[in-house]
Parts: sequence; structure tokens; C-alpha cells
Amino acid sequence: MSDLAHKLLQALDKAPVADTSVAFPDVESTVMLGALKSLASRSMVTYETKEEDYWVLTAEAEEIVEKGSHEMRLLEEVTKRVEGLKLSDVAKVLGASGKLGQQKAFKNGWVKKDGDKLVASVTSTPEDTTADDLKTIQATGTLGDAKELAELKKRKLVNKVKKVTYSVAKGPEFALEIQKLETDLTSDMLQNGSWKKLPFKPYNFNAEGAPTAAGALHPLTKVREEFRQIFFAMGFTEMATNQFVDSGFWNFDALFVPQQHPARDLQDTFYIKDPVKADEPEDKEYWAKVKQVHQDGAFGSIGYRYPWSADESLRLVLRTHTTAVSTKVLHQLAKDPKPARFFSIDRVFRNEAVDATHLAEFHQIEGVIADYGLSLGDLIGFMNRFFTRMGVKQLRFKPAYNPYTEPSLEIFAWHSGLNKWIEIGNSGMFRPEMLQAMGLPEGMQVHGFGLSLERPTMIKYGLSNIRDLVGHKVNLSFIENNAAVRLDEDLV
Ligand code: FB9
Repeated sequence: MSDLAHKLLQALDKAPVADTSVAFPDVESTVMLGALKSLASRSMVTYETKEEDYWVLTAEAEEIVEKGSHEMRLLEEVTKRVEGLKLSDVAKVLGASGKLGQQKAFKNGWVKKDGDKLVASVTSTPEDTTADDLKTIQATGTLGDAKELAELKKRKLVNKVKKVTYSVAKGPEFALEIQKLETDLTSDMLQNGSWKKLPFKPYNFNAEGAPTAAGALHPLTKVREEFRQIFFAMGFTEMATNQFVDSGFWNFDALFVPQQHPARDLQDTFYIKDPVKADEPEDKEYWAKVKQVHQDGAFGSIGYRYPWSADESLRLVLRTHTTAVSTKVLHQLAKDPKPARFFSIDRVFRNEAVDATHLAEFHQIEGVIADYGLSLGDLIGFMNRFFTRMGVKQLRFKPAYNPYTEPSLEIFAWHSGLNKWIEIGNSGMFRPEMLQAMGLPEGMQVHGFGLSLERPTMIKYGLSNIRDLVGHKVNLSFIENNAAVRLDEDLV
């Protein structure tokens, strides 16, 4: 046990310690607390904690106590000169103190302007209350006049300090000697029975366990899992999305996105330099149908009627949406077309302007539902059921445009916190030019919908800047300490 503990016991043997900061002025309160906790755990002492605020002087205030206040020193320099002190000489004569003292000297009515000079407006030397107050604080740690104290704080001449002290008394097991307590029960003690006579340190059942340096799930991961469970509960199968680079064919052409579409421009899409182009898809019939539907029209569509470029279609891109993956999955489904539901949640990349809520990449949540005889009403009904599962009950739908779906609908929800309708996703019925080109039967329709993962996560965790969620500026303690997430509570 520490030397301090022994000194404390010796002091207590004479009398209770009313204030440890007086009895042991050189001991930090944190060190004192350690000794007290150790003795208290053996019931050798009892103690009470006392917290009090007191005031200490800044370096500038220490100088005022020594040399007088800025305003007093200015008055002295003015009074020394019969004709007064030139304003242009104040800094030369008094340095920074001159400027600091002028306002207070004027406010006290000690000096006044006379042309380009300062002259005294008092006939006798006034009380230097600033210096006097600071000397009082220096001696006692406080000042009776709260208004004066507030002004000294405003002038940054004093700072508040919290003082923690303890009053200590003898405990029921008080003794001058500190008995060594066993902390570990050993097999020898059990075998030879010595444990019966040995003093053991009592268990501290209130002690908190040492924090374990465990890992932590990122909020996006937690919200992603919530969405995955909702999709699984609604009969969806997860798509494999571990391929970020794809050809323009799968990302655009197969979705009936024309090769002149602005989404395919460099300012919207990240193109890969090397390798220069992808391999043609194995399904040559599909490749030919996609070309045909763009160039000449097919499946009841007049197409876009432009010379479709195979090279353009084989340029490699960072996928701009996970719909590129949905297209591949639907193309596989066409080999045995039966009702199916697929979903994906993964990163997509867009070469767009970044701002507080948008980065060049985000996680897209996407679902596709393939079935026979689907209508737009079925899509609207499904979206209501999907979002109801995360507490979003009041939806509105607005006609929109996507090259690959017709009709398309933007989805809105009423955000009670923001008191307005917010866009929560996009959806539509995939076009026949896309579906029949891959070989899906004419009677089969496919609904598609999408939203981002970042937006609901930011709302859930009350974040306004996406850089607090992803990127090198993320506060790791936020990642380690944020709450578990449940999407079935009202989210908007
Ligand atoms: O996520 C979005 N907003 C959102 C989503 C959820 C939410 O809380 C949950 C309800 C509980 C709150 C907000 N948006 C889509 C809307 C806006 O944030 C928008 O500004 C940003 N959008 C992204 C794309 O913008 C470059 C969000 C992202 C988005 C948009 C469309 C799709 C996917 C992601 C799609 C699609 C689609 C359509 C038809 C067929 C297949 C896929």
C-alpha cells in the first residue's frame, strides 16, 4: 500500500481529516482518491468528496498585481506629462498595455481626449480596483462582487478551476497497519487449508469490467443487415454483386440505355483505361438482339435508330448502378423463366459533383420482382408493403423517367422531422426492349426499385454530412459507440 495511505492513517489516528487539500497540499486529488478507494475497500476509512470552484489569475493578471492595472499605468503616464500623452505615443510608451488600458480608463472617467492627446480627468490618484480585486482572488480564490468577477473573466484575467477535496474519517476496520490481503485463491491454499485463516481482499462487485478492445460494426453494415432481413422476409434471393467493373453492354446497352445518353458521358461515369475493352457476352443471340433493338427497334419498339457501336458497348466502366447485375440475373432467369424475386445492396460509382450528402460512390439497394401479369398497381402495392416494414407508412408516387423502365415512379415519404415530403427511392416496370431482348417471355413483367443505403443510415443516426459516415474523416469512436439499429421504428 502506498506511503500516502500510511500517512493518511497516521493523520487520522490523531483526528479526522476535514480537508485533504489542507492536510496534504502537495498531493493531487486523483492520487489522493486512489489511496482513499484502496483504504475504503478495506473499510479502514470513510470519505466524502467535496467539489468547489475557485478562480486563478492568468499571466496577464499576475503582471497587473505586480505593476498595477493597464488603466492605472496609462493614467500615471498621462499625469506625468503636463500637456498630456499624445495618442500616437501610447503604444510607444506603454506597449500593448496602453491599448488594453484605454477603454477602462475612459470608462472609469480617469482620462479624456484633448485634441490628439490624452489628459487626466481626475485630480487625485483613484483606487486601482482591478489590481485590488485580483489580489483578493489571488489570496482567496474568489471575489465577493459577482459583477466585478464577471468583468475580470470577460477581460480574460481570471479562469475558473474545479477543486476536488475529501473529508476523511476512521472506518470500522481502522488500523495503523495495513494488512496484506490475498487476492488470489490458489490450489495450495485449498489443499493445505491455509485459506481458512488468510485475509482475502473483498470482491468489489461494483467494479466495471475492463473494456474489451473488440471490433465494431459500421452503421452502414448494420442498416444493410436490416434491409437484407426485410428482403429475405419478403421472399427475395440475394444477387452476387462482387464485380464492380462491368462492360457498357451490361451497365447500359442491355438496359436499353442509348449510347448517346448523358449518363454515359465522362462527367457521369468512370471509364476504365486498361484493359481497353471487355469480351463480348457469350450469348451471341442476345448480343445481336440488343444491337437490333437499339439500332432498328424490335419487340414492338421502334428503337433509337442510330448506328449501334459494338466498341462503345464493350468499354469498361465502374458500374453506375446495381441494375447491371440485375440484368445479368434476369438474363439467366430467361433460361427458365419463372416468378422470382432478387435483391442486392452494394457499391455503385458515379462521376458526379460531391456535396454534403453525395459522394462519387454510394451503396445502392435494389430489388427486382419477375412474375406474369404484373401491373403498376402491384408495384405501388409492393412499395407500400416494403417501406411499411421500416415504419414508413405514408407514401406518394410521382411519374418519372428511366431509360430502362416505363412507367417509372419516384417514391416520396412524409418526413415528420423535416415536415416535408422527401424522395426515398425510384422504381418502374422494365421495358420489353430490355426483357424480351434477353429472352424473357412476353407475358412476364419485371418490377424494379432502388434506393441508397447512405440516406436512411444518415437519417437513422442523425448525420447531416456523409463524411461523418464514410471516408477518412470518420470519428472512429462514433463507429465503436453508436447504437444498434432497428429499421422497424419510424425512420422518417
Ligand atoms: O435513397 C434515397 N433516399 C432515401 C431512401 C430511404 C430513406 O429512408 C428510408 C425510408 C426509410 C430516406 C431517403 N434516394 C435515392 C433519394 C435521394 O436521396 C436521392 O437524392 C439520391 N438517390 C441516389 C441516386 O442519386 C444519384 C438515392 C439513390 C438511388 C436513386 C435511384 C435508385 C437507386 C438509388 C434506383 C433505381 C431503380 C429504378 C428502377 C429499377 C431499378 C432500380
